[in-house]
Amino acid sequence: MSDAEADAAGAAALERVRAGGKRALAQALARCEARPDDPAQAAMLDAAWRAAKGHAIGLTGPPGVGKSTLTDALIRQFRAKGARVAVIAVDPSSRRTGGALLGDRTRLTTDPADAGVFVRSMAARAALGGLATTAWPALVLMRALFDIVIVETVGVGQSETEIADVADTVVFCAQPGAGDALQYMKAGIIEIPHLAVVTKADMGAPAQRAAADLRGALSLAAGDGGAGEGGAAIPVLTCSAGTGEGIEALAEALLERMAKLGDLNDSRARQATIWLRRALIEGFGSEGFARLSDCLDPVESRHSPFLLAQRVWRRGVVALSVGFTPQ
Ligand SMILES: Nc1nc2c(ncn2[C@@H]2O[C@H](COP(=O)(O)OP(=O)(O)OP(=O)(O)O)[C@@H](O)[C@H]2O)c(=O)[nH]1
Ligand SMILES: [Mg+2]
Repeated sequence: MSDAEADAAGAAALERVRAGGKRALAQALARCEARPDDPAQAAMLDAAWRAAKGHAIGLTGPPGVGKSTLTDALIRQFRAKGARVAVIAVDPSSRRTGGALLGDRTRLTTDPADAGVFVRSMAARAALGGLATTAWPALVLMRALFDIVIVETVGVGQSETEIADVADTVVFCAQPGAGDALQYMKAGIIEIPHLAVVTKADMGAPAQRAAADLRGALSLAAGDGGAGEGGAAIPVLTCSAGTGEGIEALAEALLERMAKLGDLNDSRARQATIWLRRALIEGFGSEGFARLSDCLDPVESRHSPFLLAQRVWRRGVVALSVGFTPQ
């Protein structure tokens, strides 16, 4: 198949997913996970990659801070404003019990009949490269079909920094009395978010204290007065998904940022490069990646990162079979 034929087949496959609604999307995601080496899936993902329209919001923070409850509340806000919303709930495999489904842990109360909301749970499989390699292809497909994709990920640790590699906006959630999170932030373990939120504001004074601590920690971590992008202080909001207070303001702040960010082509290209690199290192080690990296044509990586990944992957496998030792 020529490149042009692959592009056309990919675009047609994407249109079928679009027309088929949530059921078709769930099936397409399952196929991509099951057959990462299938060129037809890669062509479809490349078409989705080129059709990117949605904004990806990463919601991160320690276990139990209220990320899922907040996601549920945000979905309502965004839906009320007419945006179509998809969610990737990343469930750390270590916390899965006997393969139990995420089910009630997602805490999402959305109407299953609403075609404008789609939720996908995913195991992080940290040992296999973590969030970026597993969630990014799904995110690429979802953002071609939805206006907003929320990625909920637990963690202080690897997924914490990886979220910055897949999301356009990173929101760090902390709860009242969350001393640990603040310590991590001061120590620079937590990546500087674009926005920080203290959840469970219905707890009153402790929430306000946590917000003040968070402002302090962010300014220490940033080392230059809490400066985020463009030198502005990183906003710290408080909200309660329980009472609804502050949720609309958070949604507004996020929408405002999306409007301001404008063209995301460069940061998306960066996401693709990082994903390719991670996937290849996962398969062939860093030595192997170094040997394969000259196959990573930047033009192709901007046009069809998924087909390129398969091509380079096959070269790595062939090299392995003839005695090339990537590590
Ligand atoms: N008081 C209060 N409790 C809340 C609020 N939001 C969530 N909770 C509670 O906090 C607990 C954890 O909420 P989740 O939304 O599951 O938190 P999470 O961060 O998604 O948790 P993990 O995904 O397990 O890391 C639950 O018992 C919620 O009922 C809130 O606004 N106020
Ligand atoms: Mg959760």
